[in-house]
Amino acid sequence: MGDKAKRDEVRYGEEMVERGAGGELHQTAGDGRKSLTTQQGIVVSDDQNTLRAGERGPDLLEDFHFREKIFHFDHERIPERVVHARGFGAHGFFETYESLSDITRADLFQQSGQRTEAFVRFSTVAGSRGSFDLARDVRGFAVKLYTREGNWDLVGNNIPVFFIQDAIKFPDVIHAAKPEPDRGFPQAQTAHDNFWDFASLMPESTHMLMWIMSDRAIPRSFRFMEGFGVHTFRLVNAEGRSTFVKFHWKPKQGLQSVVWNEAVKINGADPDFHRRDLWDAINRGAYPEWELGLQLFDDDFADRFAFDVLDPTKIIPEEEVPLRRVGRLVLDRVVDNFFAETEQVAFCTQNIVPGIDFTNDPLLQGRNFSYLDTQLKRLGGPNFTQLRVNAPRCPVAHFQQDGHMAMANPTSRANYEPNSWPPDEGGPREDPMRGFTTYPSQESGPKRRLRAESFADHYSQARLFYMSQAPVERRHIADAFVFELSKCDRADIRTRMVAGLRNVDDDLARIVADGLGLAELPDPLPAARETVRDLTPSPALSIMANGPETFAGRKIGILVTDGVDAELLAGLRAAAAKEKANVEIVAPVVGGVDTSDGNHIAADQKLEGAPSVLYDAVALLTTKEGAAQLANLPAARDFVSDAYAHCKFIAYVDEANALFAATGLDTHLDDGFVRIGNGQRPATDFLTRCRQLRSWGRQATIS
Ligand code: HDD
Repeated sequence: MGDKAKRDEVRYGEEMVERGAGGELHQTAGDGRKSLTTQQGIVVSDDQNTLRAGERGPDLLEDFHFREKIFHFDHERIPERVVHARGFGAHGFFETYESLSDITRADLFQQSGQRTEAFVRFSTVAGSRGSFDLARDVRGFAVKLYTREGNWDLVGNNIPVFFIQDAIKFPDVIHAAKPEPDRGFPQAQTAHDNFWDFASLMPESTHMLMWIMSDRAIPRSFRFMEGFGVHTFRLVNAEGRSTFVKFHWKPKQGLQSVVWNEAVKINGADPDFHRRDLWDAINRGAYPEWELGLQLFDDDFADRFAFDVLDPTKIIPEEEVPLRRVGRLVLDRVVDNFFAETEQVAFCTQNIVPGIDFTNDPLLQGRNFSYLDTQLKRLGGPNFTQLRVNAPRCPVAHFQQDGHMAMANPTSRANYEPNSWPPDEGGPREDPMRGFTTYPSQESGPKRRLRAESFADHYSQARLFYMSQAPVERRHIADAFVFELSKCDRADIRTRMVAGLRNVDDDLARIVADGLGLAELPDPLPAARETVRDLTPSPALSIMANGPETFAGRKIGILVTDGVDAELLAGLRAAAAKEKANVEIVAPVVGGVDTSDGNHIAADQKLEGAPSVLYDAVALLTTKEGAAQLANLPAARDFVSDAYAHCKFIAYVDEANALFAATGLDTHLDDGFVRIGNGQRPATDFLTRCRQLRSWGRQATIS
């Protein structure tokens, strides 16, 4: 035993020290509770009072405990991400279905069943760290895969295209979307002049505008949205053969979004709606899963495809290049500490592994500079790669050293290369056989600032997206344009945007113009290329055409009052459990209600704190007296009328009629209302109806 160990033994006398569950030592008074210490390990005797001279005298500078505590508190905040500031992360793994060794040498794709640790951070883009979850916005979908050959970051979004074609415009699009600089608002929304001024002057953003005005931008949950790598990448096999690839994440839970009026209300009722949903699902053991789909294609396809595969404002329809599903991503662990993991995780598009490579997509090339650079500012130094959430799980060996907070400096004698020290002191050497090699694509041409001709068609795929939507989805897109443009003070900006939409679809432009009260339809904006109007629609682009046909993972809010039919309630709970759906009991008081069988049940939520926007479907289980009581409560009337307006399925008992009458709904009981109890339909029927998620047939009646 060396001297150091002996000193430890002396210092940690048995009476002062215990070993915690994780094997760590902590100081204790012997009562099983850790003693509070300073960062230097000094046990603190009094954490209530600063050190002062005399009973009512001044504080003393020598109070090292006070000074350390306040000093550290003063430095708790780090700069938030310049975009994607609000996010939520979770741990999990990726599992490969079958070997892809014929197309890539990437280690994680070599064997079926192979598992790779993963960390995923979902985010909104425009809002600051404290903004609300259900902004109309793109969602970030950033995946870090800790492969055995280093970290691969697939830093994607829930939308497969982007606003701009060249990274040099990124600061402009973000400045335009963020709060206006003179007034510092609006927060977390694009519904203002600066954004639409920029967007209407940038025809290349039109395709992306269609996506963000669609329901894709207001997802019901992170669990119910797709993810996309956006750019075309390369996969490279052991022989050096390259295949182009686009990456897709397909949620096994199915796709689902909310409606805009609902989103606005959710933001008030629960600004943490998305992060709470993911936290709850994982803690419940309902681990969300996505399948990784690859669109694989070669140079021939790239040459004959109607658009440039390097243009990040274009998709390749799945019907043209079908997805090959090659593995699954499972999120099965929430973070231990939000700051340490979700805030300090640092993604970088440049983090790729042998077997994966970049293409010349100009947006990707620009991103490759930005991410490393931004982490220096945000995390304060070059050693953020040593933080647990960022550190590769494979061994790391290099000669990079020092800098702020260095924790893993090289331990050998040599810190340079070449050197002539023997292997144990000389440190690592490059490895041409296993190391990363760049795909040797041929590049040449004059240096110029220009946009390729092949990027010039800005409208055809915007139209393709619109034409691929279900009628209800088209209506939502038009309504979103009207809502957002109505928030612009300048009429010329509204008109210019409508002029741009004429290049997408005249009907859409007309509906938006009417919604804005434009006297006449403006001429179409001049277009660099005429819109191709007859592209074959792609059903894969519609959320509604790809319904999950299950209500699993969704939530029912059951509004109850005293005297609720205990048997019916038990039946509804059982039916929900069978469907793997969740229920929450909502009552006028959180203490709960007395049930018909003389028992008492606690409520999960007090009615005022649990509006129906927090649920996917609702049930009204009440009595005549209860319904009369509810009819007098504004929150109860909103509960029902919002559920109706948001096209939700509503289970009810006959006795609820007084509440319907108070909201004027008694004459509107369409087939989205399911009568249960009293010899009516069983609760299981209600759950079966809920599999359609929303009663969209109602939409035409309410808009
Ligand atoms: Fe970006 C963060 C996704 C274009 C510069 N980006 C960031 C995050 C995601 C994306 C998901 C959050 C990562 C996290 O959770 O920590 N960004 C995209 C996608 C793009 C894109 C899918 C287009 C296809 N981004 C883009 C461009 C640039 C940046 C063109 C700059 C030239 N992005 C950044 C950044 C951020 C970032 C400034 C802010 C925080 C961070 O990197 O770590 O570097």
